[in-house]
Amino acid sequence: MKKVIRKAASLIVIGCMTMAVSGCGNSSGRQVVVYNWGDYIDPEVNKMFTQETGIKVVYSDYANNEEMYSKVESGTVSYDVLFPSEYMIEKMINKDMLAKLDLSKIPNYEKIDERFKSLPYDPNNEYAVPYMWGTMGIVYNKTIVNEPVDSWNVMWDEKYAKQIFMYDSERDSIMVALKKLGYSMNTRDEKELEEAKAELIKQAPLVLAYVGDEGKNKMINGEAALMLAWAGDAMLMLSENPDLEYVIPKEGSNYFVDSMVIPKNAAHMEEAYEYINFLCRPDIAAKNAEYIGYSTPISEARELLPEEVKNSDVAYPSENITSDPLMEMFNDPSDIISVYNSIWTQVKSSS
Ligand code: N2P
Repeated sequence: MKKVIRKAASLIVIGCMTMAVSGCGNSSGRQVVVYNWGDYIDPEVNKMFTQETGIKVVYSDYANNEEMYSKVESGTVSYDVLFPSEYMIEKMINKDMLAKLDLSKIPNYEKIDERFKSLPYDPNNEYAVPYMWGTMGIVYNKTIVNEPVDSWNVMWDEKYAKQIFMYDSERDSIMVALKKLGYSMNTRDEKELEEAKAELIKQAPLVLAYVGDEGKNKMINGEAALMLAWAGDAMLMLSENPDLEYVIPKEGSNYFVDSMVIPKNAAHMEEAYEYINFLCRPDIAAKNAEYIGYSTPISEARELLPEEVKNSDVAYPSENITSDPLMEMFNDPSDIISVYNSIWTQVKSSS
């Protein structure tokens, strides 16, 4: 989990992709077209997959679920493997966009811990293979914030004006405001959503920037006091800067599981199965989890991680956390998406 190593590695990926496009490095002519979140794979893993199988990986990334969905829906590229979060899987199932999986083609599926199976978005384990999981919380710099941090309220504290990074994501930002108010992140109550909007508009002048993956380096460099962050990104940041801490606010937060799925119209189904199976192999899942900082749902892989990672409360909080009623998974907000979109447009235009 080293920033410098990561940068060098991403250049290698670009090199491999150029090779892949020109057909170098694989004699089989087989390929798999993968679309994943940014900073969400060890580039070595893709190289190893090609070396072992002869299947070239055509890889690109996205910043959030919504960006992925629009790209897939537009149909400009036909993808074979995607990595949506739970609420987006639910939406894509409802829109009939996902292939029903033949789990006999993913023998390593049995390695995945039972607690990550049969979740509400895919109760019969028909569509999604869990990839990484985690929580969302606050990363803060102890040299600037020298008071205990245990509530979302700190992200609204004027003392930290222009020292706060929010995440450039509609769903996650509205979640924070709803939880701060003590509401469910899945509320359909328009009055509660209005209140959340007012909170985010109130917060906007205090926000230094609504960031994406680039926020991590900025926090590492001490450029802000507080940042809304996923635990996996927190792992990376904390390992680079000992002044940083991660906390899940007492009002509760999001617990997510990102999974691998195959779109119904995938052109390379067999290759997609091989790729997913490879990522579920415990040694590969461990290598990947160590590099990206996120939490593997495969205990056998967790066992292979360095002590400080596998025993970390940030990456592997107590199992109770996933049954804590204040920790929620997102469900599909399609029925109120226009309310969500309008809140977010108003928040962003007030910042
Ligand atoms: C990594 C994205 C992680 C996604 N940049 C969390 N759901």
